[in-house]
Amino acid sequence: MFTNEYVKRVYQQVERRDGNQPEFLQAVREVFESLEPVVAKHPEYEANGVLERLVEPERVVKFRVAWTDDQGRVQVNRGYRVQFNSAIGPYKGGLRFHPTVTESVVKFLGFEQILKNSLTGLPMGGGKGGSDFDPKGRSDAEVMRFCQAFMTELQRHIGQFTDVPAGDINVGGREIGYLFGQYKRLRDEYSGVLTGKDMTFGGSLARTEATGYGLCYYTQEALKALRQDSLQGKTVSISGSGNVAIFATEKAQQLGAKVVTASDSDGYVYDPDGIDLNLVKDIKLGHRGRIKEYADRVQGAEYHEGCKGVWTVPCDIALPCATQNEIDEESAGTLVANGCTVVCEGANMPSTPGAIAVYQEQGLLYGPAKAANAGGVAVSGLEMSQNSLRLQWTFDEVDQRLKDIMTDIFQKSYEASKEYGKPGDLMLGANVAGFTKVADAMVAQGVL
Ligand code: NDP
Ligand code: 2IT
Repeated sequence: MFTNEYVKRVYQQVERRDGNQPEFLQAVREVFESLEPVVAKHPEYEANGVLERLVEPERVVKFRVAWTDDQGRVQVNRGYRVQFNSAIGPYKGGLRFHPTVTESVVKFLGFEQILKNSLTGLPMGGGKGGSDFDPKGRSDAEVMRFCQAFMTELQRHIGQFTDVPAGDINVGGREIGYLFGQYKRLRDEYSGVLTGKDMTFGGSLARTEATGYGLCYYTQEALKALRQDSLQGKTVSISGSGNVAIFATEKAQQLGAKVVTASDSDGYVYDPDGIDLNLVKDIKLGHRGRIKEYADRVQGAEYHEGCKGVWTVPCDIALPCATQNEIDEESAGTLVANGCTVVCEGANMPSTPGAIAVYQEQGLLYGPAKAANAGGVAVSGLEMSQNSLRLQWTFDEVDQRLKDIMTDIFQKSYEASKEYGKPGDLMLGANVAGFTKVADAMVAQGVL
């Protein structure tokens, strides 16, 4: 699987130590496959133990979160924060609240975040956290008590200059508000310790839209450079119906595409006339409903149980925006058979290794997550800048910076893919370009 001895040795060590963390191993393996020619060209990385250090988080915090539900029963969840790498800035990355959250999931997300944050060009290290808490069906009061209990422990590990969390799956504006309030109360400090804040207490305009918009800006740039094409007139399949999916749909529609799907963990809807986004917003943002409701309210729209079926809908472009490993080899084959030639990832690691192999064999334009979805954390970085300046920029100013950053990420990745002899391999390019900055900073700072 690996031909470079150094890469092989480090990977085998990760397998021995973390063999019980499948998602983490999957993320490391994909990155290491891209890095073989880089470490061969730069012996200083091996001499300085860069890969061994890159795969070992600087710190992993795992803690009990005890809270009381509305019936007065005591509930216990697990909390995590993985502070993975601080070579180029304070740890930065989201918090995920979902029953599937394990140390392996948080570590894969944190590992990806190191290279993603590097690609943005902003000074942010990599981290990630979360809990196996499931907010579905919980009242606002329960979510608040959970967030307060979670922050009561987390606060001792984070800070505006050390570690700045944000949202991810099931952590949006409501949760960030409760988390921020508790941090402020416990530390008696008003600082930009979280991003994704509401505009009334230091948030940035366009942060809510940033990941989905950024995904479309990146896709548009890649289409322009590699195919002299655009999103105009394309049929697009999008999975999920959360923060990333909603604003990817909005921007894709603004750029002239027809988005025909939306999904959640129960099933998907297909609307041949194009998704009515105001209705999705009403269902999901208005009352936290299920996507099934869409088909009940729209004539001609179909609902199907099971979220995987979303990839059977014919499309030109697929934008997975739900969760990891949502496109497997079979789904990738179906997408291609139905005419799809572009996959750009809004979610983190949504494609299995088998799916990626299909994209490569079939010559798809493949925009990997750490590049394509970096717009969210990029605007988080801009939120940190505005907090430090005690200023708020306009929507258009932030949006323009986001566009520039996504264009730059594409260009950097494309340049790196050419430098290493695989022009247009944007996965190789993103891994190499993201890694090089972090590796050089690690070498310069000595053995830590
Ligand atoms: P949300 O919680 O807002 O939405 C998540 C969506 O994905 C929901 O529709 C949810 O359905 C669906 N989903 C979640 N888990 C599963 C699952 N196991 N199987 C099927 N569907 C699932 O989260 P976001 O939109 O913020 O995040 C979506 C993806 O984008 C994640 O991979 C996240 O890591 C990534 N991302 C997010 C960024 C951000 O800024 N928010 C930035 C970069 C990446 P249901 O309601 O049924 O659970
Ligand atoms: O995966 C991601 O990049 C995020 N969930 C956003 C992280 C952030 O700090 O804004």
